[in-house]
Amino acid sequence: MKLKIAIQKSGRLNEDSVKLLKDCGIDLKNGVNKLKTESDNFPMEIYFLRDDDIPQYVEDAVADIGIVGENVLLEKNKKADIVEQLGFGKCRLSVAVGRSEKYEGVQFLEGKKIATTYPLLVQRFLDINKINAEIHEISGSVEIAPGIGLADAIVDLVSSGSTLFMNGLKEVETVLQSQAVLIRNSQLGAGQQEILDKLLFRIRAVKKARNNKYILLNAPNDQLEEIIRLLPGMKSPTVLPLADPGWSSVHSVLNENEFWDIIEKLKSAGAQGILVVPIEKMII
Ligand code: PRT
Ligand code: ZN
Repeated sequence: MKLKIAIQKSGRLNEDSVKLLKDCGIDLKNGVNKLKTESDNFPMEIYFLRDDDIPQYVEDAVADIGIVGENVLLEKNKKADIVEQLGFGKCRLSVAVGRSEKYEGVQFLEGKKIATTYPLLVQRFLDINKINAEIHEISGSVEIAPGIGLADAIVDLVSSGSTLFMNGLKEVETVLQSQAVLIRNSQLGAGQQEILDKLLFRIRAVKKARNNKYILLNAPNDQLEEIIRLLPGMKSPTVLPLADPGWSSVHSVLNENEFWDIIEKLKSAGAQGILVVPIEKMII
């Protein structure tokens, strides 16, 4: 028995999706330039598809699971369960208008034309805000629509904001925050679910490792207590005596978010020779 996974063939999510599988120790046969491949060392078949088709394939159980942007899953409105947020492909679906427009709230959109490739999500946003507006569905280059007089506003994906900036637009509302998610057919068989559980265990270990760093430092013994207090660690930090009397080596794990803050405090507390090392897997 094999678990069938659909991932993007080429585009923004392809590389990170393949890397996630690799980091989970899943080797793909024959590279990735095919429609379909399998793994030598994990019961998995991999389908490479357009991202827009992935929700349908998972709903129809042609693929058991898939990796797709939450924005695509919600727009396609297909039946599939989100099992895990994957932390890459982060972006937001936003409303943007011309930079010189006086925008004071969603009321601005009343009676206006909005160009987008996300008609369903835009209509839902308008309904929630009780706005009547005309949606123009277009298939790409949405950001040029206001400039050529096709629309008064657009709704499109934004990450750095530079596309909007270069087209003389400003972001005024967020419709949706999105990232890549792992989705599952809602009636997965027991055998497939068992393989998925194994995969999920690995994905969670990889995600935790990506968010954490291993830290080693030297501490004068009279400052040890203070330094240990600063380190959260998984349990308590490891403390080993150094050959130099009066000094100890301290090992611990730090979360990415609090990293710089804690490093500064450690230095002020007298820590020296601080080494920070990436973690490959983290199982707790
Ligand atoms: O060929 P296929 O249909 O599979 O791919 P695609 O061309 O439809 O999608 P692709 O590869 O562009 O994007 C796949 C997914 O990546 C999207 O569905 C999102 O979930 C996610 N993602 C993350 C993004 C962005 N960031 C993003 N910035 N998708 C698109 N963009 C585009 C956006 O549409 C705009 O044109 O990038 C531009 C804005 O970027 P900034 O950095 O200038 O703001
Ligand atoms: Zn697409």
